[in-house]
Amino acid sequence: KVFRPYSGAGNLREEIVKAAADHPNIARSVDIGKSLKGQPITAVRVTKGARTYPMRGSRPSVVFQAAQHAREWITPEQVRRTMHHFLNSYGTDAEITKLVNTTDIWFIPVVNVDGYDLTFNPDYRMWRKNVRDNDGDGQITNADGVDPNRNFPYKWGYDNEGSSPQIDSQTYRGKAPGSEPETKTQDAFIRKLKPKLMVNYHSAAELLLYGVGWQQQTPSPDDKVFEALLGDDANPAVPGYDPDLGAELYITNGDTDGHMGERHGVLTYTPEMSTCQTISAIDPNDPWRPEDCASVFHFPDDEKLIQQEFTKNLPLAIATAKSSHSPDKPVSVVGKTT
Ligand code: 0X9
Ligand code: ZN
Repeated sequence: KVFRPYSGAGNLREEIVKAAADHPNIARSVDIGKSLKGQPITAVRVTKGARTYPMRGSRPSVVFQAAQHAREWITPEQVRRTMHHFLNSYGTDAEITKLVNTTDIWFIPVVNVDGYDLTFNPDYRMWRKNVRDNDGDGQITNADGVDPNRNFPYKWGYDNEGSSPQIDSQTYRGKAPGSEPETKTQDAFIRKLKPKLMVNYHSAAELLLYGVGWQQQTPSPDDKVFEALLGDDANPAVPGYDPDLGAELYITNGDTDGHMGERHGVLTYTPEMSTCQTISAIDPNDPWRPEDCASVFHFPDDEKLIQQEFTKNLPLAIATAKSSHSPDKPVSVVGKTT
């Protein structure tokens, strides 16, 4: 089955709500909150008896979310397709069936709903942040938007390298910790669900980032768990991606991974999915050429390439769901142990 890629938050929501309705025994769609402009932020829960199973029952839970950053278009594709894979494989694939019977799995394809929709206006294709009108002039310009991945309370505004107090910065942290509805929604949802693991899909750099973003001097015991789950440069859990401490790449604060880890005890990592340029170079017969890419975020509008990217990332997603049953001893797709 082919899903129309890059079709906007409304269409995507309609699709996932329908998919949940079509699988009433194992799925349920839930609006977990509202964006700044009042649009629903929608999740699909996949677990046996999804409509009646209690929130925070005995099954471990896991969350897959995407499009915190508006322009990172490949990321909702990953989450929607992973959701469909779980729904459609139930009853035929033994591994997926077992996971759905024993795990509370949540999919949120678009966190930054307003920003994502804005990027469908060609003038705003490179928009990253939410649509907060920082200067109150009634228009969305470079002075606007808060970075949803710098607005979380944990270590919010710790320094001016890991986030910015300037409204026109791409990493503007907002007026106050957790000031944005999108951040509040995520925080309240995770506080309530308390998942064991969470995947925060971003793009684009072919990385698997983990750990707190604000410092890298003091290693955390969780780093070992991530190393086992995500692998290393020689054997990464997603082919061609490099696992790394996020803070080693660059410092961040008020970011999701640090907040969810430290405030809610959720092992959270950030895949930086493939760039337009590298994916185009993979297949010499493909019409896309690296020079056709307007930016790393313009993942080709090519079903074959999107599906290939999804397939490449799926084994780690499945291993992550499995690992929610034994977070200290994660299931490795590359044979690493803690
Ligand atoms: O900067 C971000 O928010 C993420 N990269 S992106 O290009 N998608 O914007 C990465 C955050 C990962 N955490 C750290 N680097 N500490
Ligand atoms: Zn991002």
